[in-house]
Amino acid sequence: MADSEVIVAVMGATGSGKTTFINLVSGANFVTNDGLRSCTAEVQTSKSFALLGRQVTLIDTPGFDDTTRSDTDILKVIADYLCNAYQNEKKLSGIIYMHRISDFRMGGTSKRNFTMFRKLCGDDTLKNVLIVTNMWGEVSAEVGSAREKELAADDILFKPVLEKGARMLRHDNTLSSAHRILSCLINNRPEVLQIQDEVVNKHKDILQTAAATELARELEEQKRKQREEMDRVRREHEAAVAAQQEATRRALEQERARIAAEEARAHAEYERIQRQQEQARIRAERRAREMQRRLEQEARIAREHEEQRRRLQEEQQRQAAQQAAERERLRRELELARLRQSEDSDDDDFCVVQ
Ligand SMILES: Nc1nc2c(ncn2[C@@H]2O[C@H](COP(=O)(O)OP(=O)(O)O)[C@@H](O)[C@H]2O)c(=O)[nH]1
Ligand SMILES: [Mg+2]
Repeated sequence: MADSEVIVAVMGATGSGKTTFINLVSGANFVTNDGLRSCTAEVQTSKSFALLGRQVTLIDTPGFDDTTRSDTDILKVIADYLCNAYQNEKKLSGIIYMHRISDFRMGGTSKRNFTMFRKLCGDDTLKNVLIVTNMWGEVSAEVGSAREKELAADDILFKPVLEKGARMLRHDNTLSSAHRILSCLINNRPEVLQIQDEVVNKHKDILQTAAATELARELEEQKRKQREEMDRVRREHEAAVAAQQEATRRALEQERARIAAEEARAHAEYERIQRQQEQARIRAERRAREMQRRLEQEARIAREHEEQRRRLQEEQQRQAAQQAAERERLRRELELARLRQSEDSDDDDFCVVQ
């Protein structure tokens, strides 16, 4: 390796500004991230450029959160590149880890990227590591400084690496800022990264390296969380189904009760009508009997009247006959009396009685 050649790898999450930094300082024209899709799924190397009498080459790496490739694929791509470079006696003078100070908090993706970065580098190369914070224009100076302090003091973030020789620098997206950053690295003694040592010197398969083990652990953890999430969703789903079934059962029960009540009402109405009809029938029968009785009574009275009238008529006829007979008798007696009188006067010519 030529003394003047300096190779610096730039790592960090997708969208942290790696490609922008490399384009700015090297004059490269790599595609930057539009925020929707990551663009650097492969490792790409800038043309070398002169800085402080050295020839600097920057290596752009994809983040471990690519939208098109799995984290294992990304690890293989980066490891292959670094191991090939090492086999070709190209060691890294420095590694830049980019981090957006504008990030509200270090989320799962940022943490995974930083963990993978650590497993790729190992502890021995940390003195060649620069943690570069950018996007300072996106936050107020106070908020940015407070976050910077927090990150530097965080036990699971930057504190352990800073304690082992890494440094933290600000980048304001200007060429002079980029030069200042790189100038901190160009005189470093190139070191072997942990991944290069594992694969090239110790002949490990990439999947047996610390980085791959970490990735597997992360994936296992993710799977566990997903399983828990699935279990939770399943339990919620089952509870919802049970609740729904209970609601349906209750609705059916109410419907059944409503129909039963209607049936009972209809039955009661039917019975009421039957009773009324029966009562009407009894009343009608009673009225018919009463009518019959009255008709019979009237007929009997009529018969009695007829009998009375007949008897009266007979009595009248009998009395008339009796009177006629009496009159006849009296007439005859009178006739007889006249006869007798006339006979008496015949006997006594001179005595006229008038
Ligand atoms: N404000 C600001 N924006 C930046 C800076 N660096 C990168 N960006 C923007 O952040 C986005 C992602 O940048 P990019 O370089 O593609 O990120 P990469 O995925 O890490 O390569 C792009 O829209 C850039 O224009 C910076 O220092 N300041
Ligand atoms: Mg990029």
